[in-house]
Amino acid sequence: MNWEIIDTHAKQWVKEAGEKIRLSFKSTLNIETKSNPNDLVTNIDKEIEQFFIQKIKEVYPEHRIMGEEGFGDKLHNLDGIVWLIDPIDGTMNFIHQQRNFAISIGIYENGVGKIGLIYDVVHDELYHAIRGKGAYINEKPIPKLKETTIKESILALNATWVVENKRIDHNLMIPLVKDARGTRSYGTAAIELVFVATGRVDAYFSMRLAPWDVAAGAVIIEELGGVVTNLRGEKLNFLSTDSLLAGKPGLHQAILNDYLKGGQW
Ligand code: 2AM
Ligand code: CA
Repeated sequence: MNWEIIDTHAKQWVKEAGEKIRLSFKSTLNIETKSNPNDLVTNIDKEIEQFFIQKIKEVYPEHRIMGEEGFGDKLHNLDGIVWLIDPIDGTMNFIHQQRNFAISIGIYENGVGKIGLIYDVVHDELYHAIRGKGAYINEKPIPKLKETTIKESILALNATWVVENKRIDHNLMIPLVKDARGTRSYGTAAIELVFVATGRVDAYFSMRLAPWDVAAGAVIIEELGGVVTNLRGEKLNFLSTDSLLAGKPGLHQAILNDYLKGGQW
């Protein structure tokens, strides 16, 4: 398989899609809700997903596609080559802020991440990695991640996990938040994962993410020596929603061992 050719195609399509999104800022969005009143989707999310599907099917008819908005294939396994696509990660930010969102595409072969692309459309910053060939911001290599301690770390997380919620005992989160140097919340898993990859934050966690939220970021972080698992320390399967802990080597293990052990995730 020539991953570099696939990567070149993917990058070209992501840039084209980004241009479509930038142009959409001038038009009025059609906003709908999905599973709950805060779960939003726009006509642009749908159009961008359909754009990718059309391009991929044209050039790679044998590849399969898992897309957040459901225009791809119905997948029960990750056999062969699968594109995991989130046309806009951070749709709430896209609607409210016109920033802090990204296109996220992971390309997997038999469940193993081969290419990760995250495009911060507003900043025109394309983060990408090919397994074994390094990770880049706009073609500039990103340095490998170094170990750090919780005391010197900035953690990315959503504040909803530190107040009473239906998924976890939030009391387990309090010492972690207290011991860290600081916390940040950006509202988009894809951007939070590239912030881990570039060392702008040291770890990111969430109780519930979908495969397309994480597929690209996991390839980029792992290529730089970072670690990506669920909150039980297990590998992700990229077929179902799961919790997530992504972080620098050492720090990831310390968070699991010293803070999260015994939690019901
Ligand atoms: P989205 O914008 O593509 O839906 C913070 O909200 C992050 O969690 C975003 O990356 C968002 O992706 C994702 N997210 C929001 N609601 C979710 C849900 N119910 N399941 C999985 N991921 C979700
Ligand atoms: Ca999305």
